[in-house]
Amino acid sequence: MERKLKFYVLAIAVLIGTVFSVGSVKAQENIAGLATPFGDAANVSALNDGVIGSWGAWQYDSYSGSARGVEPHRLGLVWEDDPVTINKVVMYHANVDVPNYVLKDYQIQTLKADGNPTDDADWETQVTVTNNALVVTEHLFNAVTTTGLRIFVTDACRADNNTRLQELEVYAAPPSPPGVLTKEEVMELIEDALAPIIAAIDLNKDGILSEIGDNGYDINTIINTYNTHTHDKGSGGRNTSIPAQQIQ
Ligand SMILES: [Ca+2]
Repeated sequence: MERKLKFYVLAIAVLIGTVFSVGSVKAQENIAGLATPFGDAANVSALNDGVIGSWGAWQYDSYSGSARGVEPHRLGLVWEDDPVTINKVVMYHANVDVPNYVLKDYQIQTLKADGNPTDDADWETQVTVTNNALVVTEHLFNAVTTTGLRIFVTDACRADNNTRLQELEVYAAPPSPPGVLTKEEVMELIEDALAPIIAAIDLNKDGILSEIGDNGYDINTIINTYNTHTHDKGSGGRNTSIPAQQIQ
């Protein structure tokens, strides 16, 4: 008899908890595929084509003249239409004879606001790498909003002067945690979260009223039921008890 009404009270409690909980951690998205590749090499499209591991992919500059000369070499990505906010780069270097063919010394740079990608002065360094010997490198930096990211290679590798990069992944920074909310914003969040529950209650109003019956309903029974269940979560559970006066 009391099950349906208990469900609604519990659902409301859970929803309120959801509104105020910290957002869950989402996997970051590689947005390199949205950019246009450029660089001192003929087959720059290999930079962000998603291909890792084939001969043609690792031998990035095999048919290029400029990237095989004396360093520095420049290669990267531009998001021409919309600035992106990024904080992570993953690089897949040549995968043979490690560490002879991986990029050795390089800087990860982002394009300044309104900067010209062909002007070295318009790039600022986010990460400096020296003496790399890894095939896959991951680089984190403070989130920056930009329309371009490039690798500025100062020592291509130990074997020769050729820059080889199978794939350049660039990850969008996760959204910033929310700041202080106004009363109005809190109320909007609560109203949005409760709307489906209120609609469901309204839809089932007759059934709920019939369950309450003519003698009324003991709200403390519902609260005690909820508190009993939430206290059964063990040491890892949250203390989500509802004080009786909070609902009455
Ligand atoms: Ca590739």
